[in-house]
Amino acid sequence: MEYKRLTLMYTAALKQLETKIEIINNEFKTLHKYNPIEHVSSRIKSKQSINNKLKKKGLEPTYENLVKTINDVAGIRIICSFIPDIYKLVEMLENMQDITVIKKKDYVAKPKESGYSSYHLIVSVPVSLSIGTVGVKVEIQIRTMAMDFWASLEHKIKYKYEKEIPKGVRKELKECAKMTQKLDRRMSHLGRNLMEEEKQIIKEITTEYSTVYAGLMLSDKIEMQSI
Ligand code: 0O2
Repeated sequence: MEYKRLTLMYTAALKQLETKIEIINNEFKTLHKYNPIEHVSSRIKSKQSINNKLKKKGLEPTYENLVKTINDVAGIRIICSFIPDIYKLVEMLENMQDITVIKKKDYVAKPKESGYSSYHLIVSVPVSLSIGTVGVKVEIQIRTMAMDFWASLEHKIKYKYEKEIPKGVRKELKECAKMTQKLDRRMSHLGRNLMEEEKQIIKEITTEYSTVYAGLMLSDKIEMQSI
């Protein structure tokens, strides 16, 4: 399996999705007083990491096994301010016409045994290649800054223990996760006024928008008629 060739379509899918998210982000930055997105990052899984994951699943490192069983070769991480922002973004992504949601995992409502919290979406993004259009899987992880803080440090700590994390460390990490969940809830509670204000602004803008869009659709029709 040639890694370079393999990553070509995953890189293309990432680019497509990143652009879509950038447009949403710019729209919020320009039109709204409040932006739910703090920052966005993306990555392509390393060859070693892909092979390790396949090995863990008891599978041979073949192209077929990879495409069928590994959902996160291409990954995008969106960091939000408050918990409700996560669900707002999930809704926006689900409503996108040309991407298909394959799988949803709400580790925000139900954190993992480790304490890990985040919202995962596996989506299929259409990528046009010379041979035709293919649907490429991308994993989107949406989380708050507090969730990201915990996950990043836990990942670092876990990495130190090659085989298994000692029970005591695991317990402490779980307690820290509970603390970050509590902090997130308190901050989201404090941020609710900000979000209420945003809802009102969105309502006003939607009315303004509908008029603009109606105008655009009308001009499309006129152009089509004149062709
Ligand atoms: P890396 O290095 O981040 O890429 P699936 O086949 O999708 O059903 P999978 O892939 O096990 O099953 O999905 P899962 O459990 O939803 O998690 C996928 C990714 O979420 C992980 O990718 C991590 O990025 C993150 N994650 C899940 N659990 C934890 C956790 O306990 N701690 C931290 N820090 N991150 C977690 P990878 O491939 O494990 O790692």
